[in-house]
Amino acid sequence: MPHRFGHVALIGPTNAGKSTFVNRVVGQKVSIVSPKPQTTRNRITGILTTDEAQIVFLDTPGLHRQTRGISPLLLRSAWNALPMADVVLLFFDAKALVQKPHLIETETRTLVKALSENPVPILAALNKVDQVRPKELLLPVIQALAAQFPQAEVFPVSALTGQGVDELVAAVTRRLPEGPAMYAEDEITTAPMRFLVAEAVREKLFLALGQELPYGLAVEIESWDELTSPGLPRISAVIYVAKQNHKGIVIGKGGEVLKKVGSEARAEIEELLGGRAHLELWVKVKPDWPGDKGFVREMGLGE
Ligand SMILES: Nc1nc2c(ncn2[C@@H]2O[C@H](COP(=O)(O)OP(=O)(O)OP(=O)(O)O)[C@@H](O)[C@H]2O)c(=O)[nH]1
Ligand SMILES: [Mg+2]
Repeated sequence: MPHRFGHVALIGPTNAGKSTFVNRVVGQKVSIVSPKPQTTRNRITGILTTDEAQIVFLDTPGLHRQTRGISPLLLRSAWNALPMADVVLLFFDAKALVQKPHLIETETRTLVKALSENPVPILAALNKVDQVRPKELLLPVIQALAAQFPQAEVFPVSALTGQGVDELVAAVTRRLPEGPAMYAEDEITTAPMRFLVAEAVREKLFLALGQELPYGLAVEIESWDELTSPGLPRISAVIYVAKQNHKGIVIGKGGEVLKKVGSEARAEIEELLGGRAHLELWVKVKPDWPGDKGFVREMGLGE
């Protein structure tokens, strides 16, 4: 059996479970997950190394219909993954499509067009099947997806429980080009630790803030001091908000939201670093930063 290597772009509507899938496949959290739309903002790699192949999954921001703020940047980042891909893996939310079958057409329209000019193999994952009962309800959705993408095989999966994931990974592997591994066996992502730490803070913010989640949240690691107390890195992160009144939302009554976010993020950061860490969070207003090209570039958005 020849060794295979390639990039697999995960593309699909926001909230379909793309990041959950990548984390499950690589066996560790490389990409943040939340029930809110537009959680992923950058293209993030998750690298799976097996005996037969090395697969670089490209997690991307979900497709959506919003047009304001950072939304166009997220879409650009998703579409930019396509030319890098040896295989395209489309991702859909089974529960959403069973409940609202008309979404199949609206959510696939731009994809059908973009992929019609793309010669690479396409697979489709119908995710969250654990939430669909009885299973027969999946059949019309699978048929409708197959009609939209005649070139793609459809795989019912659950990124949450792992159901069907091995079969899908095997199918992806078979479609990859031959080639040697490009990364070390134990490398699970190309994302730098600073980015993963900033993302851990952003995830906890997304989880802590209910319906009032401000769209313009961004997190930047301002300083990372390893010298002052050896063995206890002192990390200082800034949470940017785009509007003055969002600052209070992020801090919460008596600072309770920020405190919760800080302690949850620190626990995750300590897991990432494999040791203790000190985390300090600051909230700053950067008025309407999504319009600030320099800042947007600094955050790696839209690439
Ligand atoms: N029940 C169930 N929930 C899932 C499954 N996969 C993902 N989820 C949940 O769906 C929500 C969205 O998951 P994400 O992985 O963040 O989705 P995404 O496609 O990366 O979303 P964006 O980054 O916004 O494009 C989270 O609450 C996940 O826990 C699944 O197989 N079953
Ligand atoms: Mg995501």
